Amino acid sequence: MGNIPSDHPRYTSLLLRDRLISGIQNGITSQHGLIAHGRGESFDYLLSERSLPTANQAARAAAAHITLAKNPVISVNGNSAALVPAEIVTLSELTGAAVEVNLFHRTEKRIESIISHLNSHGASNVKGISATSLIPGISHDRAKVAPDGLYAADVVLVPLEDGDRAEAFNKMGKTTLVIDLNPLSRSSQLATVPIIDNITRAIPNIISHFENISHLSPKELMDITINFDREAALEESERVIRNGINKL
Ligand code: PTJ
Repeated sequence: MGNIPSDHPRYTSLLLRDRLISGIQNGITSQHGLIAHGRGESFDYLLSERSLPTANQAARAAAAHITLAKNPVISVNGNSAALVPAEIVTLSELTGAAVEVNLFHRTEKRIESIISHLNSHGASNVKGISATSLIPGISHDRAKVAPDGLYAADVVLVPLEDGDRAEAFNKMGKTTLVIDLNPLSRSSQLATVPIIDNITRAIPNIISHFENISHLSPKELMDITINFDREAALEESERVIRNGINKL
């Protein structure tokens, strides 16, 4: 990364910005992705750039849902592909979840660039090119999904999502695992499991929970999903953002 020393106090943040800029240069990330990232950064700053205990519990519940799922799918957009490509591939390989590129600012060229970026991190069989099914009730391009991917999924992991698709997935009876730093966004508010955390911490967190719980019985996994308190997770993160981490 440029000439920023690794002991710079904002090193991690600057590194992530660099990944997104490279993402734009390589045709992966949309320019709107920078604006979305800036919004995320401001929430993360107020969360002290740390995972709250409830974000950790949410990641555990997400890992349990994925383990129990018959057909879990990880949805990937231009920001998540630029920020955490290797982690997405690891999560998919460990859990057997499929990966599908699904874009708000959809072009075939971007889909292809993202798939080859994920392939260069070890992915194979990434879906998204052949998106011949439509999610009912969505009028923009995110409605276009693979019939054997997001359309058929029972559990969907949807990072940095817009609310109307999360709502549409809910209406289709799917379990929605949303990663979003904004607890007030419609996707967070509507998610079965809102993970209010940076995707760069949330995906590694889901991976390590999966490694710890994947041996549990279906009943024990089910208990983890049932005992997760989504309202408490939303409330805690909003309280910290409004009042500061010391009022946790
Ligand atoms: O690649 P595309 O074409 O599919 O477009 C992707 C973006 C992200 C541009 C598009 O989905 C979009 O405009 O998203 P929104 O509506 O701005 O929502 C993005 C949400 O993600 C916001 O609530 C941000 O706070 C949140 N966010 C941004 N960066 C992160 C994040 N949440 C977790 N981790 C982040 N690093």
